[in-house]
Amino acid sequence: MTKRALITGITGQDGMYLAELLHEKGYDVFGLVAGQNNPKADLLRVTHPYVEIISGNLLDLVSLIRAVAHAKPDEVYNLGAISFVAYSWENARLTSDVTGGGVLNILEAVRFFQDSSGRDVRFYQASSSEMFGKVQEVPQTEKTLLWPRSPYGVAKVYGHYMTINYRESYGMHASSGVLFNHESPRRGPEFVTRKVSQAVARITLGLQDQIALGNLDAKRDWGFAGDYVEAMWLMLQHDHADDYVISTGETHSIRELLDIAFDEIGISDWSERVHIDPAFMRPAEVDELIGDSTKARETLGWRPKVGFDELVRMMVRHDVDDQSKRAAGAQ
Ligand code: NAP
Ligand code: G4F
Repeated sequence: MTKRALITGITGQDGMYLAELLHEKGYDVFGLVAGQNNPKADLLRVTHPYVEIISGNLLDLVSLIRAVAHAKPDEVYNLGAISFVAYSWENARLTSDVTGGGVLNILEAVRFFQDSSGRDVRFYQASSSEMFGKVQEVPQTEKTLLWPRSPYGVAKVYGHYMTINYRESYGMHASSGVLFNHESPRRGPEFVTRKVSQAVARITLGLQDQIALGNLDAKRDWGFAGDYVEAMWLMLQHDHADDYVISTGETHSIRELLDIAFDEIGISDWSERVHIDPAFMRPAEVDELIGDSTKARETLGWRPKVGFDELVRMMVRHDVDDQSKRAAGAQ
């Protein structure tokens, strides 16, 4: 029997990689898209023509009930969220509703479908290392105390525990992936890795002189999104639902990110190219994240393939090519 999967957040970075992975594995893939004329839906129709788009919004329980009833999924991946941490301070209510309350809505839609159809559905929740916030342990594991430092982080904690609660209350096969930062050439330009790779590309092409950044001392455990969606799928193939940290086990500062990105275009001293703009500082910072993914490695057989240096260079090379094409197109 062909398996069926419903992905919320399909127009995002992870949604696109996951859709490709599931399609390669022979799944029928359904994607929830919000908005009445979302331009990303048009793009998705071109890049991922095999995805059946379903209109719906994580804020609208009825739309989710209809979406799940239409897709009749064996697996639901809840990737939809307001995911930009900085934005969440300015839009705390909306972030809480979508990133937190949306999890409850999709869990309820899945439960309603299971009860009314008698079919079993496996559920994945996109939890985040941002939940560790002011870290209480180094490295962070599935057992580390959560201490979120942003409205986004608080909303993710709510979704995380709601997922665990549905597993324990209703016996749902509901797993939560506590994923550390993961990036790619598809990463949104608001996130620091892509902001840097795009700026560095424009600098080497003579289209920009400098890049404005915030805290250069923060450290993240950065992996490649293509590797991380495989972990999501592996969680739902396991007999038992559980929570898993997904990380590389290495941490790097924004300064190290800049070292590699500028090195890729032949600049060794980037100090004249970067200026600090207080506008990019956060009300509360997550200073250092580093994950211990031993459980996922031992239980699921998962491991990351792309390292930090390769990831950053891949993104810069992609953006040099992309920005060159844009510049040529503008002439
Ligand atoms: P992303 O690129 O920002 O994608 C977010 C997706 O959510 C988009 O498709 C967006 O749709 C959708 N969305 C937003 N509001 C929605 C709503 N009200 N109803 C339905 N869909 C909505 O994020 P990502 O990097 O792919 O991350 C995927 C998930 O993993 C997110 O939940 C994120 O919080 C979580 N996560 C990410 C990382 C990471 O490092 N990337 C790490 C840990 C956890 P439109 O843009 O079309 O509106
Ligand atoms: O790239 P970022 O915006 O990612 P952040 O805040 O770690 O969040 C990402 O990863 C989380 C997993 O831990 C996800 F849950 C979340 O959805 C998202 O995908 O910022 C990374 C670091 C921060 O410390 C930030 O202060 O980079 C620092 N930074 C310094 N200058 C900057 C900038 N971040 C951004 N976005 N822009 C800057 O100019």
